[in-house]
Amino acid sequence: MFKQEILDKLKKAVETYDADLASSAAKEALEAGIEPFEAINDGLGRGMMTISDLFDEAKIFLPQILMAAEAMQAGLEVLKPKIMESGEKMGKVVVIGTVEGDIHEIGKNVVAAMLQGAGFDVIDIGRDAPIDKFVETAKEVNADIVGASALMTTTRPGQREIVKALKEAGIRDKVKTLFGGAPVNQEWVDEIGGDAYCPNGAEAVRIAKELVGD
Ligand code: B12
Repeated sequence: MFKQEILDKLKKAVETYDADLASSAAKEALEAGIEPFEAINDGLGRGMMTISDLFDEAKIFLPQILMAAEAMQAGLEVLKPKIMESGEKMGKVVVIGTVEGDIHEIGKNVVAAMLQGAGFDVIDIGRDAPIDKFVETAKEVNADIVGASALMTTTRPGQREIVKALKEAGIRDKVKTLFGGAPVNQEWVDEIGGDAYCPNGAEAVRIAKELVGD
């Protein structure tokens, strides 16, 4: 089967809330030698964009988004082992989570898997993670990078709090900060004094490596 057909199938799986199709198409993608990040960005991710647009236009509602998210997760589960496969360990540690008050986790999970696949040690503190937890964990594991996801304008200020709390804990000089999520952009990251903005999982690896000077 042609590559584009498989990518379209992945997209369709999310658009039609079909978790079984997402897993089987993800398997096909791997068998066809498609890179996992391509399957995510150009397949499942495109499906999630359609879902997002339909939600914006009030043509679908939360239950449908949840079903689409489940389909996306099902595809990711199949792709994840392949993403994690390569990884020569770099000896660099990333603490990652979604900020307090925010339960969106798909993007964070994608980024965590990509970084792990690239050889980073990734400590995932989950979604709805308190600011203190980012800082305490960073101290505990001697983190090189703290990465935080925020998907809502209302939770985005959590990223500013993380920068502040790292300063207060006296470790801001040692720890780089990396931020992403739908309402986040370079301007915001500059405003809050963060180190880097990242628009997607593929870029995450390049940017994280740059941050640790690799
Ligand atoms: C799926 C989804 C959900 C699912 C989440 C399921 C899950 N397990 O994660 C469910 C149904 C639970 C959900 C709930 C809600 N949602 Co919602 N949801 C979405 C949706 C459609 C897609 C998000 C997604 O998964 N995208 C796919 C992933 C792969 O992309 P991504 O998250 O952007 O991540 C990529 C990049 O941004 C980047 N990145 C992201 N984070 C990070 C972090 C780092 C460190 C790095 C390096 C990179 C990086 O890399 C990622 C990989 O490529 C978005 C629409 C959108 N435009 O984002 C709305 C959206 C985020 N939700 C929204 C809202 C309002 C809600 C609810 C409040 C709805 C409600 N009324 O209850 C609740 C939130 C409750 C809460 N307290 O958090 C709004 C937010 C609006 C705002 N205020 O800014 C959005 C924008 C929809 C809209 N247009 O209104 N949602």
